[in-house]
Amino acid sequence: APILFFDSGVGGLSVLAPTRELLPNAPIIYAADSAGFPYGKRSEAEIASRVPALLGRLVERFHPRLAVIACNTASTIALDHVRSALDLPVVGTVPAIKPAAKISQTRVIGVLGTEATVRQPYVENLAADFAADCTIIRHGSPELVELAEAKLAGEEVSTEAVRAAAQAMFDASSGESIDTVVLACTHFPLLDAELRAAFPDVSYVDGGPGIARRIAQLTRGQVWPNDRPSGLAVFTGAVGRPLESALARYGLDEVLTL
Ligand code: DGN
Repeated sequence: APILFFDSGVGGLSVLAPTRELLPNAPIIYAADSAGFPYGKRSEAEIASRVPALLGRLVERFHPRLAVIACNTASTIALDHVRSALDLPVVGTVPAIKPAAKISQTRVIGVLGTEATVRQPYVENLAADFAADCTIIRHGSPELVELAEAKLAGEEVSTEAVRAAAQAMFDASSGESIDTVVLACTHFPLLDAELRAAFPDVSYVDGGPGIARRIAQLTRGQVWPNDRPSGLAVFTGAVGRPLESALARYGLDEVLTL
């Protein structure tokens, strides 16, 4: 049985990549709700009903062993709904505020996500539980999500565009400055090089590798039937050709529209 990854778009590839490194032979279904994209602009109610319904269809069709909601927006809003609707283990993706609090020296942490994610009480609770002595500056950036999608579709993304999309977060801290940035949207690690070029003096925290370890732990003992990687991408909307070739680089060599 495959591992099912789910995101609104290509962001979940940043969780898939480290998982592939740990479990190279695991069959993968990568599902993108491209018809519903972008989630950052949708209401909580829409996400809370759309995500479990779609995952339900995917589970019925592909019978995965495990589902990974590789999207912070969907996880911070709909994880409980998904867990109660589905009868299989579900791994969510939530902002890595805890590891960020472990390394921040200035005690000022930036949380960079979608507009929907940064306003969630879930994020507030993580901050209160794990970073109570830190100042947390939240910034929702739909522009960065679009830039990550554009990059995967083969377009040139400039450092200036990335800087313009996140500069306001750095400007918002008065006094001590942000030294640690949580990549609280799975699209953003796809812009790792551009973010480092735009803002070189901070540390970035990506939850992807930790999620990959969790997936490996939950599937320990599983003997994968394949002796070579296999991957299928499932989109709810159209997929452009340049994107198809990017998907192939992630081992998703077959693409279908749901
Ligand atoms: N990649 C998603 C996340 O981690 O929040 C959301 C992207 C989007 O749909 N705007």
